[in-house]
Amino acid sequence: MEKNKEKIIFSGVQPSGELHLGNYLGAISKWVEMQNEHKCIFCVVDYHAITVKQDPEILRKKIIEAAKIYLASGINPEKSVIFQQSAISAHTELAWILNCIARISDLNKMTQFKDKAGKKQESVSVGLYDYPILMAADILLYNTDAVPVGDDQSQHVELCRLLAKRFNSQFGDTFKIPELIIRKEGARIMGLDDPNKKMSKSAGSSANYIALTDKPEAAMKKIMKAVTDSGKEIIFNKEKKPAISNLLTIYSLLAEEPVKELENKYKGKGYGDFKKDLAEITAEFLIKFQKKFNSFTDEEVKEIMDEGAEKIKSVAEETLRRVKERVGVIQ
Ligand code: ATP
Ligand code: LTN
Repeated sequence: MEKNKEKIIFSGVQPSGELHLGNYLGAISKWVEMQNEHKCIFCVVDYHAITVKQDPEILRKKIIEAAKIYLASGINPEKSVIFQQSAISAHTELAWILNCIARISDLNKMTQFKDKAGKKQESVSVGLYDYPILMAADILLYNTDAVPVGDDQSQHVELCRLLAKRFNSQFGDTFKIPELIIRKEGARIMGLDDPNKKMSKSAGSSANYIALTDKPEAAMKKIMKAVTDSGKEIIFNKEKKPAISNLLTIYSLLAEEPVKELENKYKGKGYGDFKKDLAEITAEFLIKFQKKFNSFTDEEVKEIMDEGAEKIKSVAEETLRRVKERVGVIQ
């Protein structure tokens, strides 16, 4: 991406499950960095969440909670737009049109669907299969230049680029082709109970992740219980020491200390000392984070999201109008 030039940035998180340190370090903290230089739009993607069964009352709460997490992370509604996906119907309308551009073979390549559906491919919802198309619509509606996401979403952003190019070549130049932004460190935070799988809100056990709403003491316990590797040195080596490398990444990002310095700091010390310090750093982070999280009322957050949608609705509608014209459904 060309440096020092204001770009349009779009990203989102699903309001389902418990948002965790992986979401924060891999995606949301990067958004915070970008909002000073770029025009940022951050969406609570509620229509993505309903691709799997949700309890309506819980979903309502999770939508507010996700927006509070954006705010507590440092997203400033004076600088960036925060809004709820379903508030702007152009998302689902454009998704339909893109459905007619996408091929079954495009979607059959999506590894996240294969992972999520597992052996139940025939019984999961059509929405879960189709979700990357809705994600492409989210991005393309706002003339997005770049999409900051965690590593697991890169294939979906690639699909978005492919669909935009295909549409443009079929109907004439319509969409801007967005770039993918993946941070160098932290793009794939691994599970605390299994360093070979990513930290995930849909993991079987809550020992897998540190939720941003976990009680600090509970989070400390999870760190102390986190799986470690054989040997006892604190060194970064993803192949040989996946667990310690993951903990070093988390430590480095939370404390803003380079991994190299941490390796020096813990030379000659054991896993126990290292984990105790990381547990404390994590608890300090959570205390500060949760204080900010709790400072917003539900009403305030709803208002911020409504205002956000009001601000950008016309951009989405204009893109959709252009697309409908190109496709030939309006005169
Ligand atoms: P699930 O695990 O149920 O698939 P999720 O935890 O991946 O959910 P999403 O809402 O799908 O949550 O992801 C939100 C953002 O967080 C995305 O940009 C995603 O790439 C990023 N992200 C998710 N998990 C991690 C992780 N373990 N490390 C780094 N980034 C992550
Ligand atoms: N699929 C993404 C969430 C998402 C998204 C988007 C991210 C939906 N629409 C548009 C970036 C841009 C996920 O993290 N599961």
